[in-house]
Amino acid sequence: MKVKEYSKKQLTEFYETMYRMRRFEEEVFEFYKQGLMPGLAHLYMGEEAIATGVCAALKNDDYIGSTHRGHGHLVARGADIKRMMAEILGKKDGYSKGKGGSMHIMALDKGILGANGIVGAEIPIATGAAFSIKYRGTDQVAISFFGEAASNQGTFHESLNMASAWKLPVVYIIENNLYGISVDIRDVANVVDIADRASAYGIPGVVVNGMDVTEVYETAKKAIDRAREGEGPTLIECKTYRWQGHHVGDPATYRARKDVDEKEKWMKKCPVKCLKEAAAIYKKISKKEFDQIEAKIEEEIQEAVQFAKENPYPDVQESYTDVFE
Ligand SMILES: Cc1ncc(C[n+]2csc(CCOP(=O)(O)OP(=O)(O)O)c2C)c(N)n1
Repeated sequence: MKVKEYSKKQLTEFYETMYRMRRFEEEVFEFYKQGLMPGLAHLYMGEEAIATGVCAALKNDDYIGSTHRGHGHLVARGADIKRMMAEILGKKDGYSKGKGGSMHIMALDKGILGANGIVGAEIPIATGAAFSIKYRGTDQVAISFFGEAASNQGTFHESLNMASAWKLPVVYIIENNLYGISVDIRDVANVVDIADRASAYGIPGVVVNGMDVTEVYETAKKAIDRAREGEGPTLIECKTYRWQGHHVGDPATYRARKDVDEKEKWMKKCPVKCLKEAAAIYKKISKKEFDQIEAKIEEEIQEAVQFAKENPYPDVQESYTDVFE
C-alpha cells in the first residue's frame, strides 16, 4: 500500500470513510439479528476500499449507478447515515420514505441514481447518465458499480459496446467478490480476469487489488480523468471478498465446503485494518488520532441508530404516493 506519498489529510479521509462503512453495517447486521429490520440487506463489509477509492476521485456532480450491495457507495458519497438507517428500518424519514429498504436507497443529491435489486440494471442506467452528460456537454462522469456475476448479464455487454462506440464518459467498476449468491464465478466464466472482456469492446481493462484503497484510488482517478477528457470508458476489475454471506440471512456454507481457509485468508487483507497499520508504520496518523477518529464516528453511528429507532413508520396513506398508476 502506497501510503508514503499520501498526505495525512487524504489518508484520514480514506480511513474515516471505510471505518464509517464498517461500523454502519455492523449495526445493520445487529438490527437484522434483533428482528428490527424488515427484509434483508447485502453487506459490503470487506469491500470498503473500492467505493472509498473510486468516490475519492469524483467531483460532487458526478453520477453513480449502485447495486443491491450499495451501502458503501452511499457512505462514500457522503450520504446522511441517519436517513440510510431509517430507510433500512422502513421508517418515515428514510431516503425512500421507508418504502424501499436497503436495496432501494436513492440519493439524487449525492448523484446516486439508486441502489438496485435487479442484477446488472445499474450498468445501462449509468451508461444512460453518461449519454446525457455527453448530450448536455458537461464535464461530469458516471460510475457503474456491479458484481462479477452481473458481468455475465446482457446489459453489461450491450452497455460496454455502446459506451465504447460513442466514447461515453463512464467508468465500469467490477466488485469481484468471487460469488454470485452461492455460485462461484470460476464455474460460470472461463476467464481468470473479467477485465479481459474490455478488449472485446476496444476499451482499457485493468485489474486492481480491491483491498488496497490507494491502488483503487489511483487506477480510478486515471480512468475518471480519461473519461472526463472525452476519451471514453474503462473497465476496472477490483478483486475483493465479502466477509458475510450473500445477505444477512445467508450462512455462506458453500464457501466453507470449497476452501476452509478462504475467508481467513482474505480477512488478513482487511482494507480497514491494512490502511490503519500502514499509516501507523509510516507515522502518518498516530494511535491517539486513530482513537479520536473512531470515537467521532462511533458517536455519529450511535446517533444514527437512535434516530432510526425513534423515527416513526410512514403513514399508511404513503403507500399511495410515488407509485405509477
Ligand atoms: C436480473 C436478476 N437476476 C437474478 C437476481 C437474483 N440475484 C440477486 S443478487 C445475485 C447475485 C449477484 O452477484 P454479483 O453481481 O456478483 O454481486 P454480489 O452479490 O456478489 O455483490 C442474484 C443472482 C436478481 N436480483 N436480478
